[in-house]
Amino acid sequence: MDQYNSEQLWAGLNRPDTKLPDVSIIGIPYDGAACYRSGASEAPDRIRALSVEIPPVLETGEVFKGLVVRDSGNLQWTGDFVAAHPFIQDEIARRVGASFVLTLGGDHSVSIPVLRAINRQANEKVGLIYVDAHTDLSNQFRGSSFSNGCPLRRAMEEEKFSPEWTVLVGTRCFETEGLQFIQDKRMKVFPAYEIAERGMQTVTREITKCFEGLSNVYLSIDIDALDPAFAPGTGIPDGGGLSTRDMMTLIRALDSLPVISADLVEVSPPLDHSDITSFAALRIIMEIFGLVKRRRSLGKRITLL
Ligand SMILES: [Mn+2]
Repeated sequence: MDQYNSEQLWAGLNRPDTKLPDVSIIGIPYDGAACYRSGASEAPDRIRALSVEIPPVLETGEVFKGLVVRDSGNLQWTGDFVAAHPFIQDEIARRVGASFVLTLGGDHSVSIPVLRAINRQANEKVGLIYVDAHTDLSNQFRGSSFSNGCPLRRAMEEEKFSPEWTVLVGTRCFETEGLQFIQDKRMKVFPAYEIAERGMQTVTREITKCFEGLSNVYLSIDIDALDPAFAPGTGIPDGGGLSTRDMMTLIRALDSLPVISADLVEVSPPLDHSDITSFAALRIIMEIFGLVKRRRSLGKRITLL
């Protein structure tokens, strides 16, 4: 493990002792539900370690002065992860009312207890932007309801989430069951090819329109939404994906939406090359910080309602 002082983390924005951070970061180092290749359990520590290397400035020149981040480290549990879901839910639930919560996976199954916590704490409907190569809409995958092929399906069972208030972005691998679910529920999908043809700027305007009038929007980002050229270090690198630039454009254009929490999952450091994928993840995280900072500067809400 690299040596660093905790205040150097997250471009020097981490203040471990602060009571009321703008952004609360929590790692869930679990990859036992990965249906193909694992290694995502190492992502929170690797991304955290690399975060000391970057400056607190976006490419636009926006400086993060005043943005307070608190990294609580990784959640620790003993035994079976699914049995620990209630604990994970509690840990997320107690943070979402006070700060913008950013969860770092882990495989995508870690989003199941996180989204359940959001559901439990929300007073109003929650819109969901699901950026992923896959639909993750399998009811069960290889006998498990909690595989990384199931998180979106589990979320759709929660009261505050619904297919009507969900958009899939960057999708290109449609399992039969997921495709059927999308068609039955008339879900909105912005597949990767459509983003390539029409441009992310245009598509993002449409995504924003989908959520008009909602009080909460949650952003779930599977790094495999990116093309393997930009993010090779992930369990299932699927060609024909988004560029890191597309992802940055998307996040930067979400200012008008009440985005109140996000997760970033499926970065797998052992499958990575030269930390390309972890650094791409950092770019994404910095854009999320930028989104939170701009919303806060405009006096807009950054926490769950
Ligand atoms: Mn996924």
